[in-house]
Amino acid sequence: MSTDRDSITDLANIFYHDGVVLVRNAVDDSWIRLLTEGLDRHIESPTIRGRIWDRDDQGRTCFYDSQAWRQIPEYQTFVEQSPIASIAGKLLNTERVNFFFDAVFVRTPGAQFRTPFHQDEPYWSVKGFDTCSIWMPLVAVEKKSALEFVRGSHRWPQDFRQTNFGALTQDSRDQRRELDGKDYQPFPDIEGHRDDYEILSWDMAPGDCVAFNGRTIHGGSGNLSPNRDLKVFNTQWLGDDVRVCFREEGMDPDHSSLMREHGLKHGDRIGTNLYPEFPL
Ligand SMILES: O=C(O)CCC(=O)C(=O)O
Repeated sequence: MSTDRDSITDLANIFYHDGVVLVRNAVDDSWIRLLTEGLDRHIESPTIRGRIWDRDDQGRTCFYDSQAWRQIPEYQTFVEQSPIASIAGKLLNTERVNFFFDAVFVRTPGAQFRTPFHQDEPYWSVKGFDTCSIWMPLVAVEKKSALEFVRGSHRWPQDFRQTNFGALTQDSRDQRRELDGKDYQPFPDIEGHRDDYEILSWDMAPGDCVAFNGRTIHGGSGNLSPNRDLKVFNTQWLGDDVRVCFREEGMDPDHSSLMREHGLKHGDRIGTNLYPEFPL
């Protein structure tokens, strides 16, 4: 990535206003090779959180796992030493940036399964506006198969009824409860009214990434051509206003027990060695 002041400032402005920004050439090939080596091993021995989100009648799959960075040295090296933390911090324009967690989304060639539109932050054990998820494909991806974003949706004020991924994946770990008496707004039918929204996605090459706010509505990233697979390494970063939030609806990932063990309480600033802080 060009790191001159103006270009990162321009990208940060787009991130702030649109809730999503494409960063071309964010990392070089050596990082992509390193992550691919880690991912190939990771798929062979997933964490206890690993799950097949979808398997179609032709055996094509979408695999999801998260928080493997302490088990996969390649991931840890990437998180700690690549330019990604600095990119997240500069886009957030924050005083401090903490690493939250990593996730992988792996689709086999031709997989059609699209992730439903949703926001991320309402599922997390934290709350705040200064959040940045970085979706980084390790292989080339066509625009029609890339993750899609509803421009500006990070600023919508509604508290939406989020997709219950448990209903979709049939996995109890994906279940989300709804609170009695809480007035959720129905989640907008973006897929059914695509022309009413400004939906952004891009053709991407390995080394490019898309950074988005945890409240930005996003989905898609299936619809693969028959000869194309999709391997994505994703990292989430937290800035100044983010606080610990234990949600009665359930959380994914649910860090509440771990946070409590490390002395973090509802409302605390994120920290401890669970969520390392990076210099900007
Ligand atoms: O790549 C996907 O299918 C989903 C990605 C996603 O929802 C995310 O990165 O938060």
